[in-house]
Amino acid sequence: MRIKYLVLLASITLCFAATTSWAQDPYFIRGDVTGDGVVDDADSTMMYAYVFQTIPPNCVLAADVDDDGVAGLNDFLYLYSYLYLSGDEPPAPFPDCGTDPTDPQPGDDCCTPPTPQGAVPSITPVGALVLVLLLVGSGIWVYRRQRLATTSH
Ligand SMILES: [Ca+2]
Ligand SMILES: [Ca+2]
Repeated sequence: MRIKYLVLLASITLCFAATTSWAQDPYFIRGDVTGDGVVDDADSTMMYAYVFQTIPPNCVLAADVDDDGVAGLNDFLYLYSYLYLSGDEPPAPFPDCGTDPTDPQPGDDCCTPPTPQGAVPSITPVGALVLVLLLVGSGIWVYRRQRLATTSH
């Protein structure tokens, strides 16, 4: 009887774990090194401190403003040009919160993406496989229980 509940608890836990994406690319806004959701003067100041004084920004991923894979002086100049000299916008994800579409780097989320209206939770392929296996396993377990019950009478 106890094992049945343990198996049920393990199955539910496995379902939750399997339907969660483990390797989600981090969310950020390119250039928003302060992590406050907008790219403005404060980001320029923080980029300056990062490049010239090696003070780490709040969002390291956002510091690669030109999306070449490294953060440095070019990124500060790119951000400065965008903010004060009508230069090009930073590449995506910009100006909205998102993931890097070209070369995602590992890191922590710096922003929360807006949930599209009407969106339903999605299931990962691993989650779908686990659910199918649980369904088949449950069917087999019920079949065997019924077969045992009918043969014991
Ligand atoms: Ca900012
Ligand atoms: Ca860069």
